[in-house]
Amino acid sequence: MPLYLGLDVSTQSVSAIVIEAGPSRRRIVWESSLNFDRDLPEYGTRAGVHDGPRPGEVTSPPLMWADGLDRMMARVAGALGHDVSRVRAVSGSAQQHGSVYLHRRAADVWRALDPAAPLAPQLVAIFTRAASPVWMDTSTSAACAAIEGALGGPEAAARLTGSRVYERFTGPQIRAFAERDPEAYGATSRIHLVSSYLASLLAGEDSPIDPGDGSGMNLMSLATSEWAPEALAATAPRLTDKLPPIRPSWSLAGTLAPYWQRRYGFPALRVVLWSGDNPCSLVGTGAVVEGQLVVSLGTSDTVCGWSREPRHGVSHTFAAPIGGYMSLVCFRNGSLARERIRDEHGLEWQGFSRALEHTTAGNSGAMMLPWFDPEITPRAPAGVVRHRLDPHDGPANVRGVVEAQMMAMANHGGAITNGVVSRLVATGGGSTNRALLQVMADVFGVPVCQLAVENTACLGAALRACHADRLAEGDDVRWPEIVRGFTDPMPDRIVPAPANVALYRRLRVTYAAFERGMVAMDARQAP
Ligand code: XUL
Repeated sequence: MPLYLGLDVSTQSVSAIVIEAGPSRRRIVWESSLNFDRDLPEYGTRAGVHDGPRPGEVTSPPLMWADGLDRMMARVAGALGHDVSRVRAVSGSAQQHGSVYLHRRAADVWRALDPAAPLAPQLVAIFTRAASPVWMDTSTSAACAAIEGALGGPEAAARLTGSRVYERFTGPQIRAFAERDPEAYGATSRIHLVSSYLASLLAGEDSPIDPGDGSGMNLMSLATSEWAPEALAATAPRLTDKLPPIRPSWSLAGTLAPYWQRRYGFPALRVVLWSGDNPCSLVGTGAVVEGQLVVSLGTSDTVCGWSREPRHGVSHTFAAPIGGYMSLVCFRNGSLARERIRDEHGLEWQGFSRALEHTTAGNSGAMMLPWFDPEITPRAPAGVVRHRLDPHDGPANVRGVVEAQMMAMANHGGAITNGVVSRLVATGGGSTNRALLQVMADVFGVPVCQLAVENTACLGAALRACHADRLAEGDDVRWPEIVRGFTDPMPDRIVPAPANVALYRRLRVTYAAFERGMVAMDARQAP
C-alpha cells in the first residue's frame, strides 16, 4: 500500500505526517515534530522568530527552516526503515506570507547538493537577506499605503488580489525591502515564499508557487491565478523577473533531489507543490464542501471555509488548493494572548480551564480587547489591551480573553458561510481544551467537532501529496474521497447551551461596538 509524506514548517516547528492511503486501509502511520527554540537552539529564536532592529520587524532565519527540514527528513527515513521505499509523493505546508530572497547562484547550489554533508552549511551563501520577514511583521504600513494608493484604494486592491494590502503580505514586505536596501534587492534574482523555497530544496530545482499561497501576497490576480502586472508594478522594480511562475496546487515541482535519495535512502518520489498552512488545513480538516467552518487555535487564530465562488465581506479570499476559493480571517493575538493571561495570573493550562468552568457565560458584563500585540482583525496597529474588567481578577481575565476571541471570530467570520454553519471544526493546539471549546460552541451557537489529528496543515499536505500522485497516475479522484477516513469528526461533539447562545447573540453586538469604538479612537489619536 502506498505511503505519502506531509511536512509542515510553521512559525515555531517542523512536523511530518506519513499516511497510508489505500482503498481499504487509511490511517496515519507516523508523526513527529521538532521545535525551533528547543531543538535548533543555535539559531537563537524565541517562539521561532527574532525581533528585528526596526519597530514591528519580525523575522526568522531561512537557513533554520532548511536545517529543520533536513533534520526532519533524517527522522522520517530513520523511523520508516525499509518502508521508506513505499513513499510515493511528498508535499508540504508552510507559514504563509514569509519570503526568502536568493542570489542567482542558489539554483546551481541546490541542483548540486553534496549528500555527504548536512544541508544548512551548503546553503549559507545563497541568501541576499539572511533574515526572512514572517507573517508577524507589522513594519510595512508605509509600503501598504503606497501600494494601495497605486492600485486605486483598498477595495480595488481586494477586488484584484483577494485582500486589501496588509502589512504581513509578501508584496508590501518586498516593497519595504527594496526601499530600505536597494542594493540587496538588486542582487536578488529570485524571491520565494517559505512554501516554494522548501519545495525547491526538496526537488533540487526552482519550484513554482501555488495559487493558495500566492493569494497571500497582494501580487496575484484572484480571477486568473496569475501575477497581476499592475500589482507587481505598484510593488517594486523588475519584480516580474524575480518571481517564480504560479502553477495549480496539484502540480509537481519535480522528483526528490539526489541529495535526499542518497543521504537518507528515499526513493525518487514525486515532489508536489507546497502551499500555505491555512490552505493545507482546509484539506486536513476535510472542509472541502460549502457551509463548513474551521477555527484554528494556534500562534494566530484563524477562521476559514471553502466556497465555489469568492465570498464578499471577509478579510481575505484565497484561491483554494482544491480549486474554488477559501475565505480566511486571521487574528494575530491567538495562543500568545491566552498564554499571556495564563502567565500573568500564575496559572497552568489546568487552572486556565478551571477558571473557565467556574465563571459564568457573559463574565458578569466584564469584557476585554486582548490586543497584546498589534492586531490584524480588526486592524489595530498599536497593540493595547482594553479592559472593562478588573485586571487583577484572574478567572475574569481568563474568561475575558476567551470570550473576546470567540466573539471576534464569530463576528468577523460570519460572512464565510453566509451565517449558516453545517459543521464547525476546531483545530490547532488550543482545541484540546474542552472548556474553551464550550465557549466556542456557545458563542457560535452550533456544536463544535474535534478531529483525531491535531496538525491539520501537516495532514493536509500529506493528503495533497496523495491527490497529486493519483492525478499523475491518471486517476481523476474527487476530494471527498481523498479525505475519507482521515478527517471524520470524533463522536463526542461539544453542544451549545441554549441559554448561553441567546446571551452571546446579544453580547456579540456589544463586543462589536466596543471594538469599533476603540479602533475609531486609535484612528483619531494616530499621529
Ligand atoms: C494567515 C496568517 C497566519 C500564518 C500562520 O494569513 O498570517 O495564519 O499563516 O502561519
